Amino acid sequence: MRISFIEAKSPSANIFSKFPIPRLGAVLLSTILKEQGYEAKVFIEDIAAPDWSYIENSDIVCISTITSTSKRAYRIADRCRQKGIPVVMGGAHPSFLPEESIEHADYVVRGEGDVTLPELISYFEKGTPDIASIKGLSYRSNGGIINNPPRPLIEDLDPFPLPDFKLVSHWMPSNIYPISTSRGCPFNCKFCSVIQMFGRKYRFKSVETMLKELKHIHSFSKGSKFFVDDNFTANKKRTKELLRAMIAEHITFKWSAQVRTDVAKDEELLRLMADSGCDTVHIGFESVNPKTLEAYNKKQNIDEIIHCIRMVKDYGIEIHGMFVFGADTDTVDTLKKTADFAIKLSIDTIQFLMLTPLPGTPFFYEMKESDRLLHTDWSKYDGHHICYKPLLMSPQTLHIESLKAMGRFYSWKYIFKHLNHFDFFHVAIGLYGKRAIKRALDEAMDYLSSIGELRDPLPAGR
Ligand code: B12
Ligand code: SF4
Repeated sequence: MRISFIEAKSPSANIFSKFPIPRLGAVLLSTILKEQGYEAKVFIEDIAAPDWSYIENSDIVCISTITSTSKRAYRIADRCRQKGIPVVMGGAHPSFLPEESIEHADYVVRGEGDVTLPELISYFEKGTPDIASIKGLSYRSNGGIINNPPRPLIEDLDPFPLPDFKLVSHWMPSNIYPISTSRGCPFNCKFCSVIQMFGRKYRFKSVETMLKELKHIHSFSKGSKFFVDDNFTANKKRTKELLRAMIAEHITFKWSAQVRTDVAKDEELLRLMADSGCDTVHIGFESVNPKTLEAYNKKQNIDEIIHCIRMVKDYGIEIHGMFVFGADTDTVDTLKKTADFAIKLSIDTIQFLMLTPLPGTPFFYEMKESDRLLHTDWSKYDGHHICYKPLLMSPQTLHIESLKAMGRFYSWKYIFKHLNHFDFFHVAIGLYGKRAIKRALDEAMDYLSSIGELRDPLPAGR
C-alpha cells in the first residue's frame, strides 16, 4: 500500500520561511507506517512542489494542517478525492473543527495520530479493528458525521521511532533539523492551542532514548538543530540530565529551543545550555503590559522578563523574543512601549504577532460567542492579520500599528548597529525584516478594506 503525506503550504512568510522546516507530525507518522511495511513518502510544500504523479498514484493521501494552512489543505484534499483517492486529515486545525474538515476529507484524526492512523490503515487493509472502536477518529456514516470518543494522550513517547527525514522529498542534510523530546506544557496561556492538543501533563522521552536519537542525528545532520518542544525546560531536572549527558558523550552541536522566562532562575541550567551548544532561545515574553500578562494567564511579570533577558545574554545565548499584541488591555501605547522595550534591552530578534483566535483555544470561543470574530478566512489566522475586533483599538489600528512597531525595531539603527560589529547575520535579518514589513504594509490596505467581505458563517461546534 502506497501512502502519501502532504504538509500544506504556508499562506504567508514566517521566521523560518528562508529555511523551511517541517512540523514533525507527517514525518513521524510516515516513519511509523514505513516500519509497519507500508510505502510512505512525505511532501512538505514549503520545501518543494509535491510530486503529483506519485501522490495521485497513492492508495491513501494523508494531509497535515494547522489553521493558517487549512484553506490550501482543503484544496489538495478536494483534488485527491476527485481522483477517487481516500483522504485522511490531521493536525491542530482538523482536531478542533472536524465537522468542517470532513467536508473535504474521508476521515479526520483528532489529536495525536501516532496510534489512531495505523489503526485506520489496518482497518482499510484488513477490515480490523472495527471503525467504531478507533478512538480519535471522525468519519461520515449514513449521511451524518460520527465523532468516535477521543483518544487519551499517549503516555510513553519512548517506543516511537525517530522521524525518518529520508522519507521527506527534497530534504537536505544541511537543513535546520527539528527534534522533539517532549509533548505538552504545564502552563495554561489563554491563546495557546498546544495544551488543548497535547495536554498540560508534560510528557518526555527518557534521557537514554534521546541520547541514542541525538547521536544518530549528529552523525549525518550538518545543520543546526531546533528542539521544537513547546517548553523545552518545563521539567528542569530532566533537561539538565539530558544536557549533562550530551556534554559527557560529546554530542554537542548548535541548537535552539523554545523556553520560558523561568530558565533564568536556574544558572546551572543556563551553563549547561551554553556548554552543550545552545545559541538561541525563543521566548514568549508576550507583553510589557502587566494587565495583559495577567489577561493572557502568562504567569510571568516584567521583572522576570528583564531578569531573564539579562541572564540569558550573560551566558552568550541569543534571544528571539515573541510578543502578542491586542489583548483587551492593550492600546497603541502598549505596542510602542513594547518596541522600545525590545530595543532598550537589546533583544536580538523579535516577532510581534497579533493575537489570533485559534480554534480550540479559550480565546477563540470567547471571540466567537461575543461575535467579535471578523471572519473565518483561516489563511489569515497566521498572527500577521487582525481577525477579531479588539476592545480599545479598531482592527485597522491594531493591524497597522503592529507592523509599525516591527518597523521601529527592525530599523536602520538596528542594521547599522550590527554592521558596526561586522555581524552580517543580523544585518541580513534587519534588511529582511524591513522588506517584509514594507510588503505587509503595502498589502494591509487591501486586506483591511476586504474584512467586511471575508465575513463567513461561523464554524459549528466546539
Ligand atoms: C515547529 C513549529 C513551527 C515551525 C515550523 C512550522 C511548519 N512547518 O508549519 C515554525 C517556527 C516555522 C512555525 C511557524 C508557525 N507556527 Co508553529 N509550531 C511549531 C511547533 C512548536 C512544533 C510542531 C511539531 O513538530 N509538533 C510535534 C508533532 C509531533 O506534532 P504535529 O505535527 O501536530 O503532529 C501530531 C498531530 O497533530 C497529528 N497529526 C499531524 N498531522 C497529521 C496528519 C494526519 C493525516 C494525521 C492522521 C494526524 C496528524 O499526529 C501527530 C503525532 O501525534 C508547534 C507546536 C506543537 N506542539 O505542535 C507550533 C504550532 C504548530 N505553530 C502554530 C502557529 C500558529 C504558527 C504560525 C502561524 C506562527 C507565526 N506567525 O509565526 C507559523 C505558521 C507556519 C505555517 N506553516 O504557516 C500553532 C498552530 C495552531 C493552529 N491551530 O493553527 C502551533 C500548534 C503552536 C501554538 N502556539 O498553538 N511553527
Ligand atoms: S507557556 Fe507556551 S506552550 Fe505553555 S501554555 Fe503558555 S504559550 Fe502554550
